[in-house]
Amino acid sequence: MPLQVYINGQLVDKDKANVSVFDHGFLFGDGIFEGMRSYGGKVFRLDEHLRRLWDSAKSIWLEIPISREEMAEAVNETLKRNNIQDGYIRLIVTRGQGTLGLDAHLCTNPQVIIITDHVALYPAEYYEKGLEIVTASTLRNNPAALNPQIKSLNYLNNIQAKIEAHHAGCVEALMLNQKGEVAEATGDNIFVVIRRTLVTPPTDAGILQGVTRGAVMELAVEAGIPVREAALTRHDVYVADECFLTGSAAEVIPVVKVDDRVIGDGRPGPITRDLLRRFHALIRKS
Ligand code: PXG
Repeated sequence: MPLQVYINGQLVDKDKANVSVFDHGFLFGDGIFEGMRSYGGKVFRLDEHLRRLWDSAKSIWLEIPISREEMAEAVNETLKRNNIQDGYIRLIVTRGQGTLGLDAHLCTNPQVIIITDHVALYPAEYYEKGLEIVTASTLRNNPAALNPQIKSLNYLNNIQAKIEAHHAGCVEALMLNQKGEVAEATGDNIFVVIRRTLVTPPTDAGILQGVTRGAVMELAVEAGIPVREAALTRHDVYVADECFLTGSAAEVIPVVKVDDRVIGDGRPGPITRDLLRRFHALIRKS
């Protein structure tokens, strides 16, 4: 059976899951999304992802046409129908079909789409040896313009930075905010370890409040590792003892080089490895 995609209450073959070229999600990136993971058939922190989706919707005056409970049910049903245990789930809500103009209130039929698939993981080597990343010259969106807390369908900001990463031979880039402070990576949050304390940029640095970020902060507290949200400069990252990224797709991934500066001793550090192990234990039991 071909992959089944949920679209507006129905599960259809993936080739039949289409939206209009007049959909403002397509024309303007007017819509929102979530990227989630399932482990053993259960979505990791589904409630948190749905809360973030509803917050994104509220912020852009987008009314999601089904309830949170119905959405949760639809996600689980889509996973079940595709028989996916350890998978990736993409939830999308577009503004719907409209005119070629910007008027969102002419769009009356938001599209709700759920795509599940097997995950395309980073190679194991990245987790064992750690990533090298570079700072992108593209700054993260100014929160006063388009807040990075909104997981909008317009990801051009991040895509540009990711292209810069690829030009530099890297798979991820570090993004700074308008003040020149460290914000996050293109699709992951960033953490550093400074003198045995875990430090990550605060929400007001202009970041997406990652679900994985939250889980890792909880794990650190449980492990007795002090955690702080604080503004970071690139210098702080260069001289940190350890660095890693977090995201639903990447989970916890060590970083060993930033802008050609070796982090710590150039190998994934002990706190990073401990948190990675704890994260794996958490997803196995959740
Ligand atoms: N920051 C940004 C900008 C993101 O897009 C994260 C952090 C991590 O958040 P979570 O909740 O996943 O811990 C994201 C994650 C992908 C992919 O396939 C990931 C994201 C968006 C698009 C694609 O890796 N978002």
